[in-house]
Amino acid sequence: MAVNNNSESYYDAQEKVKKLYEKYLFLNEKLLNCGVSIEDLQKVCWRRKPQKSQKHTYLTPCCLLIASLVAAVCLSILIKIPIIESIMKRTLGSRCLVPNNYFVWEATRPVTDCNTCRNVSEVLIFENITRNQFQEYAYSPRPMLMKGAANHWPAMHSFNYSFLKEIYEKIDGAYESVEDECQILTFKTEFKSLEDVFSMSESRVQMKEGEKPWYVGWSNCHPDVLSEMRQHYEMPHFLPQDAEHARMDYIFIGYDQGAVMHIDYISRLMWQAQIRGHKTWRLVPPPDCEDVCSPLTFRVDPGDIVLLDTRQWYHDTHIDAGELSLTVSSEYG
Ligand SMILES: O=C(O)CCC(=O)C(=O)O
Ligand SMILES: [Fe+2]
Repeated sequence: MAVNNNSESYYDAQEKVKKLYEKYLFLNEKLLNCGVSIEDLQKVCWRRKPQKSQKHTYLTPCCLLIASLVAAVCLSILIKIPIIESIMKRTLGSRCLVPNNYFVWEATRPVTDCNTCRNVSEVLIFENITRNQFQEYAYSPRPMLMKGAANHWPAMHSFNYSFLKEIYEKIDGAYESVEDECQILTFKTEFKSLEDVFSMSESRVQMKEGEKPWYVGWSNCHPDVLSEMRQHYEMPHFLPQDAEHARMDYIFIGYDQGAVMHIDYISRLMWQAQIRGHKTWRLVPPPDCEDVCSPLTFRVDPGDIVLLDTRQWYHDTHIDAGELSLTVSSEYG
């Protein structure tokens, strides 16, 4: 009997954690989606010491509450409660821990070494860079832009919405792999799966007048999908010879506001090749570095490759009006 009571209250508690967590995610997402900025969210959660010389920030009770909630959720993952597992699977992934969720990022992200962004006011731009020239910058957290470095890739001609769709339709288990082992980020869209993305009307694919903008990203980890795609691009030629090719690559595709402001929970640096469209990246240093580091923006042309430490810089992206953006990216290290 006692055991029953305990397990009942245990499951009750889990149910409450689930509900609270859902409400909290919903609220956070709603705020971001209706235009509340990361800066506004910071004001709710963080406050500065009054003295000018102090650089640290404090957690307010609000953040402590959220941190406890996060701890409860993390604990739930550890003990593998199926219901929590399934919520986490919908919201978490190997790349962005909780998409669209500023509070959780701030409560869980590792402390930044502000020297990595100190005095960085712009992206470093290189033209025709060779592997030798890149050596001194390899593995640097400094944001870099390699102009035209992907211009010779076949993907520059072959990659588009229908090409990607065909791959996923013809390979057995390709859609399931995104659900089961890879990850999809649907940002502000209503899509629930990659199959939804590839079931859009032709008019929305082309963003004809009156259609709702869409922007999504997903990882390709199915070996056949990956090997078919990799016939159209390669590891950026300037990366060190011994740099590992990650076991999955990412596609980001769509219009308008691209990715919402976030950081990534990945283990390595990121490269991203802009295959189609022009995209503007906005980088914001984490709050603990805001006294010594500044936000920066840069615009990428088709054929350019961006190198970025997406674990350190909060980042969002915006696509030039009316253009479709398509990128391939991966980690290196
Ligand atoms: O390409 C984008 O819009 C965002 C990409 C991104 O967030 C990333 O590669 O970490
Ligand atoms: Fe990211």
